[in-house]
Amino acid sequence: MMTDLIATNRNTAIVGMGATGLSAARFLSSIGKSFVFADSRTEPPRLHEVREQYPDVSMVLGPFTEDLLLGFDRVVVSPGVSLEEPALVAARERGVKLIGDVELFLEQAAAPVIVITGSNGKSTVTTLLGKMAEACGLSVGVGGNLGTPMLDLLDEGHQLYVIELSSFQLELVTDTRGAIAGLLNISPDHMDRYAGLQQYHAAKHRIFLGASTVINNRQDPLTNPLLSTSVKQSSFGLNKPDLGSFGLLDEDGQQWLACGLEPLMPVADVAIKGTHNTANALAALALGQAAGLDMTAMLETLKTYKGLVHRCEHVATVNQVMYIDDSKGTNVGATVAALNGFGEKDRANLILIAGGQGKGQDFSKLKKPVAQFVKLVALYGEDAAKIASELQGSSEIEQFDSLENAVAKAAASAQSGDIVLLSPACASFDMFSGFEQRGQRFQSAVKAVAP
Ligand code: UMA
Ligand code: ADP
Repeated sequence: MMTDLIATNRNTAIVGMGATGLSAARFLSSIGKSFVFADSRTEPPRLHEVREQYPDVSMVLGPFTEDLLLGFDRVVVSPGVSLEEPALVAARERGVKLIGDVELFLEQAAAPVIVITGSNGKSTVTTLLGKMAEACGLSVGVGGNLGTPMLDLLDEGHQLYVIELSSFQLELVTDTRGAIAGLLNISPDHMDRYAGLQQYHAAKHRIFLGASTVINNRQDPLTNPLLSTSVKQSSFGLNKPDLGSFGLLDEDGQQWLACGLEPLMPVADVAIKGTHNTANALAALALGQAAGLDMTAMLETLKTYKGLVHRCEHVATVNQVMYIDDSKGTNVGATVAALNGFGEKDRANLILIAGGQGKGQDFSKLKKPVAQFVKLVALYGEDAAKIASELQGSSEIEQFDSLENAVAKAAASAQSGDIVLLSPACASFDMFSGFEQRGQRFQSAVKAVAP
């Protein structure tokens, strides 16, 4: 099956045989274009499926050689493949066009597109906006980094697309072709892929290139767009909004979601809880308004949308101890938000379970909320010792050889009124297939120790 791609006359290569690569293959096949596959693993997980579906398509498996892609006109690059990969660097230098699924998708999408990025909250806001659009009676395609590859969403019947974009996907974006673009927040993530926060920031900001309307978080200066004044701009934030933007107002002794001076709905009526989710609700309203969605339908959706699993999900309350699964808390920013959301002002009421692959992050930002709200930090996984040393002195810290043992200790230590919070601040791949499996294992462990 090893084929010398340089010797072929096919002009498109797809690099990466995962969800994105396969969606690109389906798309190219549907428009009658030929392609070849390359994957740096000798046995990529979906190899069997690819061989079955594309028996006649050539593929190169195993570590890339530097000249691998030089004979192609263009290469569709999967987001998990770094652009620093020598084979991609060499191809680019030779004038080979590197593109991502975003470019292919935007070229084809016939309906308006909303694109959303940020370090945290992307999936929540994307899904919420999708529900809002449905409540307005629209046929909407919702996906992207969230799960369903965007090329698989293309449908002539759709009236709107709501697409979550990761920094990886944005690296190759040069023009969002008039999309409505939202940047929710920026805190360090994926520092194993980027040279520093500046490079990560630059990737995220590519979402604004060619956008028709841009929406940012006015309380997070890193999201400020650097754009000409001709582009329509709006913002959201947890403070008082300016005219036309979204924020919070105090009215009748309670907080209201508001647009400009107009109160829209009490925060208490929003089904997704926590200040970070209030920010997500405001972001969705700002993006939805820019797309012309009906305000009443959007507000109704906020009353019913309960959020996604594994994002601060309530698992059980046993002996007045609450168990929360925030397995999607895969970076320090998300865990800080969860600690601030569940911590009580006047006592350390939390037991935090964290750990896994730290992705080169600096864990020192956890120190303050841990010292304030956490009575015990139960660590497990590859970077447990690193996190323990960075959190030293902020709380009681123990390390465990498994998530289950960490849960058992947490359950044994918790007292009435406490909250046991899984919010790992890390990727899960050292011990699990992904955040979903980690969350499921946590939920099973909770049921075992606190039936
Ligand atoms: N591969 C190589 N060489 C490499 C790296 C990967 O050949 O150097 C191959 C792997 O062997 C594998 C394939 O590429 O066969 C996997 O491709 P991929 O890592 O780009 O992942 P996909 O399966 O295409 O899934 C991607 C997103 N994954 C990543 O960005 C890592 C999915 O987001 C997304 O849902 C999907 O496209 C559809 O758009 C996941 C994710 O973890 C959920 N995203 C990160 C995050 O949210 O933090 C960015
Ligand atoms: P993403 O798709 O960006 O990873 P999710 O909506 O899946 O975002 O949430 C990921 C994690 O971030 C969860 O732990 C969630 O509780 C937390 N989170 C959600 N929204 C925000 C926000 N606006 N600020 C900080 N953390 C958030």
